[in-house]
Formats: sequence, C-alpha cells, structure tokens
Amino acid sequence: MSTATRPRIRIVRPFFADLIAPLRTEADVVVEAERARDSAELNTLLLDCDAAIVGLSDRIDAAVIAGNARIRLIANLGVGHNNLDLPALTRAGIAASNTPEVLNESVADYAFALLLAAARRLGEAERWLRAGQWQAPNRFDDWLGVEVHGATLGILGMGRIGQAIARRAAGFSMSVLYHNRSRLDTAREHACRARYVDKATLLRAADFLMLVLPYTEQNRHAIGASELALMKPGSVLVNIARGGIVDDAALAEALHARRIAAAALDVFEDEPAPHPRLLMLDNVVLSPHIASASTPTRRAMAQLALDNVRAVLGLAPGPPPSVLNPDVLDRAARKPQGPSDKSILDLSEGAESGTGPNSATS
Ligand code: 8YV
Repeated sequence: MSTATRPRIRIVRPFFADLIAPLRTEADVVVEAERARDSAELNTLLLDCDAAIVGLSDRIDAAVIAGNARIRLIANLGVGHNNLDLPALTRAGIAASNTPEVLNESVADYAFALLLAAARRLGEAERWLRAGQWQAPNRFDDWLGVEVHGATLGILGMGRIGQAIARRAAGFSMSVLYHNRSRLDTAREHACRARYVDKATLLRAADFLMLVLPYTEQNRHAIGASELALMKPGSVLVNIARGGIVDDAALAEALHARRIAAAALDVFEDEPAPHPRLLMLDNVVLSPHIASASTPTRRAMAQLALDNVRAVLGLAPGPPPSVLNPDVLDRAARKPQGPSDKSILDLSEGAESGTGPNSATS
C-alpha cells in the first residue's frame, strides 16, 4: 500500500509493541504516551486518523468527535464502554468496538481474589505485618474473618463474567443466588448452579454480594444507603463492575459503622481518586481497576482491539469481531460511493481516507 493510501491509527493508551508491530507494515501507527486527556486534546488527536484505540479514562463524546469527518472506528480497550457516547458516535457514523469475552475468566479469578482478601482481612493483616507490628504470637481469637466456604454468594448482574464467577463458587461449596435484568435459561442456571431472585431478596440473603453489572444511568448508585441497609450484618460487598454503581460515601459510612463486615473494590466513583473515607478504613480492600490485568488477558484485549481496527479499515477480511454499533458499518457499506463519501470498503480497495460516513450530519 502506498504511503498516500495508508490508513493512520492512533493508539491513545500504549500497549505491547510486539502486537502493534505487524500493523505498521500496512498503516501509520502513532502511539501516544499514557496520561489523562481532556476533550479538546482528544479532539485534536483524533482529527487526523482513521481509527483510534482508546482506554476507559478517555471520554469519547460529541465534543471529542466534533468536526472529525475522517475517523471510522473508536476501539475501546475494555468490555465496559460507558466512556463512549455510543448514540453520538452512531449519529456521526463512527463505529465503536469493545473487548468482550477474552477477559471473562481472568476477571472472575480476580473477583474471587478480592472476595477472599476482604473476607479473611488479607490487606489489613499484610499492612500490619509490614508495619512491624507482629511482635508477639497472635491471640488465638485475633484476626477472625468471615467464612467463605459454604456461604451464600449473591451476584448482581449475571452476564458472562457473572456466570464465570458463579462457576468458581462451586469450588468453595457456596450457594449462588443472582439477580439480572433478564433471567438466564434453565441450562445456564444449571451450569452456574445459580438461583434467580429479586434484588431485595438478593441483598437480604447474600453473605457476599458481588457486583458485575454494567454502568448505565439507571444503575448509578444501584447500591446506596438503602440497599446497604438491607444487607446482612457481617456480609461482604465486592465491586469489580464500575465506579458509580456503588455510592462510595454511603459505603464508607456502612463500613465505618460496621453495618456490613467488609468490602473489596476494584472500581471507584472518582478514579483515580477513591473516596478519602475509604482510604482511612481497614475493613475495605482497594485495588486500582486491575481485574483484567493478567498478561495473557491484557494481550488478548489489545489484540481484539487491533482485530477490530484491521477489519473496519478493510485491512483484514470479514466483519470486525466486536463492534457495538454494527448498523454504522451496514449503513457505510450500503452508501453509494462518491469522492467525498468514502465507506469502510474504500480502504480495502486502497482508496485514500478523507471525509467519510462519519461526519456529524451523516
Ligand atoms: C479495563 C474493564 O479495561 O474491560 C473493562 O471494562 O474495566 C477493565 O478490563 C482495564 O482495567 C483497563 O482499564
């Protein structure tokens, strides 16, 4: 492909250079440094490219794509995509993709790591030991935690990650209850050994409440003061889903008052600045949004983002594996071709990228 027709791809969150290398033979790839960017900066960065790979801290909305008649795909490095204004992208004719499936098992592993750490006070114990406070044998009744095996696990949000967590619960002889917008079919419920209940029953019955639901405006503060009040005294809350699903101030209060025994959080309302009260509490395990951070999983997520880019830009045959708004691609494929109206097919035919189906008016 001549330089004039080579697409330009901008990677706003840098990752594994060896995965990017093959793309450099067919496209100009610009990898940016890792840092927070505001809307104006993102707008400028995305103006001169045909596709961009972004991360969850990049909010891509109407302002970011304003005046951008060139970009065809925003590939999100994450399964959750609440950082993307999907309706705005769709209106502008820009495809968006995410990274589903490849992280299910890894995130489910991590969910259990958090659950166990919170139940058995691992963070607190480690901080204490490192601080040199282990100077005499522990009292026999020190460091008592919450029992995991045989307990009831309540899963709020029973998508593919929720189901992977439920399957693991069998290894701990836990009984599993779940609540979800729609009930699973019998075969899946059976595979997960999970029983469907309403949300209030879930909150009241769970010894461990695991949050795995996607963030939407409706799910904002799905767990707030009144939900925490329904939870069993001595229960444990785990959030691996999204900040904002839990009212962090209300949770800090419930933990402080020992309304519930403990919590473990990988996500926060204000990342990267967890609620200051949470930082002061010993009965909460905190981690910096790393549930999918194993080497194979992060590589698979990166590869999936690259596969979406290659397919949408016509550098690989077949449909992109995980586009969130496929209508945009259908519309682009159906559009009559004109010099200032290039569809995704153009690049596969070696045409120069320019104005396209993604202008704000299309
Ligand atoms: C992040 C996640 O992508 O996939 C998601 O939705 O929240 C995580 O896998 C990852 O932590 C990078 O921010």
